[in-house]
Amino acid sequence: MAVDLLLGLQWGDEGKGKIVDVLTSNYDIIARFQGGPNAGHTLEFDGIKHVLRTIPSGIFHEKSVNVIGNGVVIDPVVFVKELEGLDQFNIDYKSKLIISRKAHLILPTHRLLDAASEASKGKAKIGSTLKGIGPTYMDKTGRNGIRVGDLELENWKEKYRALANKHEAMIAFYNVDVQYDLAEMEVEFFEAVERLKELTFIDSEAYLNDAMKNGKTILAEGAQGSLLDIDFGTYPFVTSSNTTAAGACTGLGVAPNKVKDVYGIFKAYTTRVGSGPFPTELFDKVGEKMAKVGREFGAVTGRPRRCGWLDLVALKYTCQVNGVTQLMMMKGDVLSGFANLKVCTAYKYKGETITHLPYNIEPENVTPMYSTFDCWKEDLTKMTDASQFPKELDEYIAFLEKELEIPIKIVSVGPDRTQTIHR
Ligand code: 2SA
Ligand code: MG
Repeated sequence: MAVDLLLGLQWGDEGKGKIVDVLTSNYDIIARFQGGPNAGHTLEFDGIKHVLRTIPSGIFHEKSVNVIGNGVVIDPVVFVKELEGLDQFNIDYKSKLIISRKAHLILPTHRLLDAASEASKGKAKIGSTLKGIGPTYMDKTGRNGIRVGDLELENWKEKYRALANKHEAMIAFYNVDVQYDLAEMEVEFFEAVERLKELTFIDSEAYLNDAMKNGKTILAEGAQGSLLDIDFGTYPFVTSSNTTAAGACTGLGVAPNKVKDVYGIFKAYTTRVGSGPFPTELFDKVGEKMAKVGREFGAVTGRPRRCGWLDLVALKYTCQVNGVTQLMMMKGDVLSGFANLKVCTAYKYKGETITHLPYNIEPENVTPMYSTFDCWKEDLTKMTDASQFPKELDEYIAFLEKELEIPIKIVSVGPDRTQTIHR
């Protein structure tokens, strides 16, 4: 059997959590392959709203096993809080949640380094979620990191101490105002590590490949979005992992020829949190309306998201880089009743019209060129079948399918599990 991937095609917050939740019943295993507690996957069902960070979205389904892969970075402190949040749901996570020994740990000092690095950048800051993501991946690629498997060794605390001491020296080097009490943070950290150790650690690449051999199906759940990819995103305003399809191979240990479907999720418009270029961003009442109606606030930090029109130049690029086979459009319901809709179909770049994403999309380099559409007026949130769609929505979908040359198989018309229309 194969592995299917589910990825965000924009700057994150496309609604991946909801779609994984909808698709989970089709899969035996749900696996996270990159990122960490910087993700916030919001699920809504039975009148309950829940945000997951490191734990895969399959945790709410009875049957599925949830794997945290080697490409993920885990903060034991955040992770334990997440487990405690699950207590109210009576989930037997000890049998349903397994963690790769090769996943790296976010230490308290990684969080401090994230803050110090951001403070040192001033206006040029990345707008990181301050969860320690960048510094942890730096230690991973710098070959200094501490992995989940190290916790099974007697002397891991020595390794920890050496690394934390080095981090403290680095924090001092930044020479910025970051106040902290490391001793206090460490009490919380070591307690959380003990809780983490109650879970099952595995060699997840072996586990997943054996599972496929035995006919099990796997869904790999991406976090953040393709435009935040460390290689293909809007560098340096990106996260520190590969959020694109290739990241699932390196973050889980599954070979490219085992990947079957690639589900690409996008919003009917675009949002971004944090800094960095965003060509179709709106600074007017229309953008404010998207933010308000769409409840566009970060699930982890509560930060307001920047909003703008759909950018087809960027979307074509991410479909290509990921090899998307099926598209899922989210939040079309938010646009109901807008005077009209715009879609960016090309950029004016150095006096020329281009339709590919150039190296630099800073506002001084690109001006988006738009096609304008009539917008649907009807409330979509109660619709249960694509045959009920207003003609303007059908036209919008048909236009996007023609441009992207990929079918839109799911249209979401609201946050709840049930507000999901298959085409
Ligand atoms: P980091 O913390 O080092 O990964 O931040 C680097 C950039 O990546 C962006 N980023 C995100 N963008 C959207 N959603 C994210 N997750 C949370 C959510 C966000 C929140 O799902 O709602 O609650 O604020 C996410 N995580 C990282 C980040 O804004 C930086 O631009
Ligand atoms: Mg999110």
